[in-house]
Amino acid sequence: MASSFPIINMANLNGDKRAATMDIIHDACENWGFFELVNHGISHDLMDKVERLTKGHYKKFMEQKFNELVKSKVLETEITDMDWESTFYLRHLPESNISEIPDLDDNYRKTMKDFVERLEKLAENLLDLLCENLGLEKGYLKKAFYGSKGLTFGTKVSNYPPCPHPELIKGLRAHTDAGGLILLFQDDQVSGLQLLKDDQWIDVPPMQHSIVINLGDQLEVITNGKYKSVMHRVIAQTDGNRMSIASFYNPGSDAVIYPAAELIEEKNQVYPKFIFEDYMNLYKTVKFQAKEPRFEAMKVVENGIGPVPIATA
Ligand SMILES: O=C(O)CCC(=O)C(=O)O
Ligand SMILES: [Fe+2]
Repeated sequence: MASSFPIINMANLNGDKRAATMDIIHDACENWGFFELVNHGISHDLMDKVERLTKGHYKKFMEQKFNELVKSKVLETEITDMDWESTFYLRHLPESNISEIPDLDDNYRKTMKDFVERLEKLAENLLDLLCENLGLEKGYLKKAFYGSKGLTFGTKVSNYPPCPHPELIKGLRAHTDAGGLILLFQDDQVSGLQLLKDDQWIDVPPMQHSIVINLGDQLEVITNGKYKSVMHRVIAQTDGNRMSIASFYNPGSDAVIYPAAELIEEKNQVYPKFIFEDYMNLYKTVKFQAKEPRFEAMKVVENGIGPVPIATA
C-alpha cells in the first residue's frame, strides 16, 4: 500500500472512493502510525486565524523569554536533556482552563475554543472510522477512553525558534505519544517533524490547511498491537520559526485500558490492562525512551508484583 506518507482526502469518504480511502486509513494505522488529512471540514479561515494569533502571541509574550532562556546555554556538545521549543498548554476536557491562562486576549481564547471544538468532533469521527476498520462497534473507542469523568482533551501550543546548532539539540527528542489520538496543525512553511519507519526518519510534509494525525500508545494497547504508536521527533531548523499546535484526545485519568476482546486472537493478549493515570505517571519519567518497557512494566503491575522501576540510564 502507501509507500509515501499517507494523505487522506476526507471528501472521498462520501462517495464511491470510500472503501479505498478506508483502506488507506487502515494501512496508515498499521504501518505508519501517522497520516495527514485534507478536506477535514475545519474551515481554512479559522485555521488561518489560529495561526496568525498563535504567531502573534509568540512574538508578543514568548519570544523574549525563550531568547533569555537559551542565552545562558552553551551549544558546544550535544544536549540530550532539553528541547529547543517554546510551549504552553491548554486543557479543554473534562474542564476548560482557557480562561485562566495568562497573556491570551479574548479573541485568541475564543478562536482556540472554536478550533478545538472542531478538533474534538474530528477526533470522534476519526475514532469511529478506526472502529469500522477494526471491526469494533461504533463508539467503542470513545467509550474505552471515557473513564468516570469523561476523557481528557488538551492542546500543546509550540514554537520551534531558529536554532544555530540543530546538530547539537533537537526541537523535540524522539518519543511516542502516551495517549489516544493526536491532531496536529503544523506550520506550512517550516518543516521539522519526522517519524521513524523501518529504521529511517521520514519527514512529515508540511501542507497548508492539513491536519496531521498520529496514534498514541493507548490505541496500540486497545487494538492489541494491530495499530501502532510510532516514534517521532522534531528537528530544529537554522531558519524560520516553526509553529505546531498538537491536540491530545486521551483517556480520562481513571479509564481502564485493555485490549478489545474482539482483537485478541486465540487468547493471544500481548498487552496489559491498567489505569491510564498509572501509565501517565510512568510515562512522565521515561517519555524519551522506547515504549515496550512501559508496556512490560504495566504487565508487572497488572500481575500484582510491581510497580517496578524502569532503568533510566
Ligand atoms: O511539534 C510537533 O510537530 C510534534 C509535537 C509532538 O510530537 C508532541 O508534542 O508530542
Ligand atoms: Fe508527540
